[in-house]
Amino acid sequence: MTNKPAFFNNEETSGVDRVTNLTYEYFVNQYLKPCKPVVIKDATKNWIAHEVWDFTFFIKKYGNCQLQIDGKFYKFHDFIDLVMNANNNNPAPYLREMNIPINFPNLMFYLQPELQYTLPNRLTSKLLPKSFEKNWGMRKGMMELLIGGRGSGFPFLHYDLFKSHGFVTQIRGYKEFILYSPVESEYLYPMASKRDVSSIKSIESPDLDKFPLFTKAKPIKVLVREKESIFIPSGWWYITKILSPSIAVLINFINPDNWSNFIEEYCLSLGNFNIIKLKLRKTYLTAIGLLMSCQEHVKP
Ligand SMILES: O=C(O)CCC(=O)C(=O)O
Ligand SMILES: [Fe+2]
Repeated sequence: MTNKPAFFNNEETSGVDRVTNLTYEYFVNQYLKPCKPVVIKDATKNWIAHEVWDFTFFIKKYGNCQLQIDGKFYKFHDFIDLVMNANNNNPAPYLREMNIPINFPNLMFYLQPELQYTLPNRLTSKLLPKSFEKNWGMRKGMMELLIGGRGSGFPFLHYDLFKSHGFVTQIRGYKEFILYSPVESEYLYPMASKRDVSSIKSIESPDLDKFPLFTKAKPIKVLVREKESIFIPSGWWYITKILSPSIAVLINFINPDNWSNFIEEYCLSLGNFNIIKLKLRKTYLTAIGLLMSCQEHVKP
């Protein structure tokens, strides 16, 4: 019998459980395998980041570093000023898709111990050939730093690359997630050239002449607060809205449960690849998946 976590009754979660004391086994059976989102209040309670990361910390440590966001350059210090003073009418740029191990390796110290629910993570496996990395670049072994102010958020309705699962932890600030289940995909108009991104530019004012089926899609709105983590399962569509100055971390992971999704998405992303080479890649990935299963130990 699996220990039940403590559940919080909360109108902000609109049907998404908000829990503490979630065992690994309960997470796997109730959320990971059925691909059901969940908010966990204490998933990263031992991360030092919760104690020491604030905007002053980043200014002190990285104030003079240069950042590039959406093609523009900022000093970290100036960027934080924009974030602190942002509002709905004057949104700041959103620092996102910033690989922590590669760009800010010293920050890893504050993000220990590793989030157990994300293990085993095949994105960090040595069995993945280096040559594949160029196709998913920064997503390899992915931990992403996200810093933004009120009025901005993740701008595109999307699911995470190659249908990886994701965990976003709010270190500072509140954020709203608007999620759509993968079964709604037919109402969300995936782009032909990039099927992990919707063609609908704004879900608040969609062009219904172009996207009439969108009216059928059912959004799930979830508020994620400081210290909380949300699990976004493989293939779930979402955007985010930052409600107060925000520092967050996203961990992407691929494990035995979404390995076949990964193979399919990865191979589709190769486009008009030579058919024999494509078959070889599929066979290769299926085979290393089996090898990885032999190496993986289920974490307590
Ligand atoms: O704004 C967020 O927390 C989500 C970021 C995100 O969706 C992504 O980087 O893929
Ligand atoms: Fe995402």
